[in-house]
Amino acid sequence: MRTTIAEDRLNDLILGSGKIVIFGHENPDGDSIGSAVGMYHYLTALGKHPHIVINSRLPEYFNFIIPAGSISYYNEDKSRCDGCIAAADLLIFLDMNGANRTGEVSQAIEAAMAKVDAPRSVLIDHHLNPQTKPFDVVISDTEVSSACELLYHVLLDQPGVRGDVANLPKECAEALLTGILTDTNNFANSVYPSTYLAVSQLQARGVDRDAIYNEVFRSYSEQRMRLMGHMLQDNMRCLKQGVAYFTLSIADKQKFDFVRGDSEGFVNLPLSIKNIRMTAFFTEEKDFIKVSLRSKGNVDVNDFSHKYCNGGGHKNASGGRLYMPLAEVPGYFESKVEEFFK
Ligand SMILES: [Mn+2]
Repeated sequence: MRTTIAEDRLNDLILGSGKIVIFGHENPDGDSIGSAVGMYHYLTALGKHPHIVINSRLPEYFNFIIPAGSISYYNEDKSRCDGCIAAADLLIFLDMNGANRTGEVSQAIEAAMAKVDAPRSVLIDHHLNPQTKPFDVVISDTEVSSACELLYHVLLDQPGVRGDVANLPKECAEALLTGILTDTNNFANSVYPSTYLAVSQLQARGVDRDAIYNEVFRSYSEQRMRLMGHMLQDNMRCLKQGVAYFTLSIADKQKFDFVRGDSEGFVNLPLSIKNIRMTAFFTEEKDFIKVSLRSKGNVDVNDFSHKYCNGGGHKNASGGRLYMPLAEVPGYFESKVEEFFK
């Protein structure tokens, strides 16, 4: 169900704004970049000059949908990002339930929004528990596949689009379909009747689904495939509660020439084992352990992440962070699994 605060004002806010900044969440994924780039093309076609600000770079296989010069990365060019944010009269947040999900850049956003003449702001998202303050417009729907799908429905409702996908720029349609494909893991999860309607229309707009599939799911290195084999053969553990988990150390990343995006999708792999109903994937970063959680059916990994992993997300797909050495993660996780399924 879609919850909306002042959706009818979205069009007015956009038309009344000159400098628009679009934000993606920290550790951006296909849905984050797809929705940001989709919105970028929609605004550009309206004669606006939007800019996208994201905390850090994406895996290279998303480059095919990123227009040249459309994005600034906060960890590479803080002053440009700060300048954009300070000058903006509209901030648009996509695929996140609050501005704090933008990562380090959120400090500059908070500062801008605390000003007397603060920019207006819009949140469009499909995660649980969206924040309503301090946004002027909030459009939230958790029963869609992705932020890209929600954005598709929202854009179709805009006065200038008049419910006809032909009125969306083709590049916009391509970006939106990319996010739907990646957030559903190629239609394996979170697929609703509305998802197929959106996809059908986006394909009818002339988007080449097979080309996107090849760009995103068939562009990895040989070393990535070998790393996957190592994870499954040597690192995966299956617990009696129907839970499987594995860890990826910094040493393994070095050994397999790891590049950003290489572990994408790993967390889903053990779910194809018959009795596994929850999976966890722990990646060692410099200052913390990144946690990815997936589940089948009624196992609520959003709840698990809130309780034990300093995070959240969706019922069947969540993330989080742990602050402990990687060697301590198995003991910690196994004890929490015992507690959770008691
Ligand atoms: Mn998403």
